[in-house]
Amino acid sequence: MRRLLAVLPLALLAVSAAACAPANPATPGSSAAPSPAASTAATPTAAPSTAATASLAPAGTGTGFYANLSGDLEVPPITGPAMGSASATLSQDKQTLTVRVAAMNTSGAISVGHLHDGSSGTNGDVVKPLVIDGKTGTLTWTTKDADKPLTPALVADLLAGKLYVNLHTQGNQGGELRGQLSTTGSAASALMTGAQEVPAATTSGSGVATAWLDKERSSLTVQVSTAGLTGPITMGHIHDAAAGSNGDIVKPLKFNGGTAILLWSATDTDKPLTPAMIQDFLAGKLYVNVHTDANKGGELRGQLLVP
Ligand SMILES: [Cu+2]
Repeated sequence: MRRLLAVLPLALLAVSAAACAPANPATPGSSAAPSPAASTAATPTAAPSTAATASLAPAGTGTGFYANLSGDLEVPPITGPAMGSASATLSQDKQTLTVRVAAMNTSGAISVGHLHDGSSGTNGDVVKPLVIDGKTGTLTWTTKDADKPLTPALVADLLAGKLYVNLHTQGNQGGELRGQLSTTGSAASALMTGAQEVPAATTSGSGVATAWLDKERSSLTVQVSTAGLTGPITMGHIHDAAAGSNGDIVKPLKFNGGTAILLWSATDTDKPLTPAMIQDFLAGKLYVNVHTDANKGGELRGQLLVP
């Protein structure tokens, strides 16, 4: 919060309106710094104004979902280096589902992305397309949707783990990355880019991060995958600051090659997960970054945004 005030000149980030509200999904383009997607500029968790219960709910209220996307989960499986992350929030009144997706190392551009209705290991019908922008996707899906409304039956399938994210490419038209949405407390996903570093880093590397907070809000699991960096990862961290500014390290990440998995708990003896950190996570103020010798200040950064 205090740091946010220091970056007000970076108006292009347009985070001011979201300072204490649900984070706008950042959709970093292939070259641009993160900017809110125009199509999702409306506060994601705000229910349709026609809903009697519509209100600006605090970030993270509702039910969270996450998925790590992989070719292995396609039916039949796809072999390749692509990885992805998905996170979603179902509003408390079950009127709105907001989704964020990020992908790396795909064989080509993401042609289309969908939510499908099918259990793990089976293929199911498309129930809703995602809005794809480069390597990211977003969706704000409501019960009032004129085309394909979010129905109670679909909400029931979502809660039962029967909806999955599928990203398609020209090379894998049946889908290159898939992940089954699993229920959790709150979840965030991030595309990691050099452009999000402050100042921006020049790199052809990329990464994705998924983070999910359990329903009891006692632990945050963070999974990070990176590739194509200028050299080995020397350090990786979770930092505390909004997009556009640098913040303190709040937890180190231990990398094994390009990947890291962290289980961050309230009972950690070193840097425990505190209520303040949870609030910052829900407000989109935690980010993951990795450092290399060539980019000591950080080569890739990804803002963890709860949709
Ligand atoms: Cu760092």
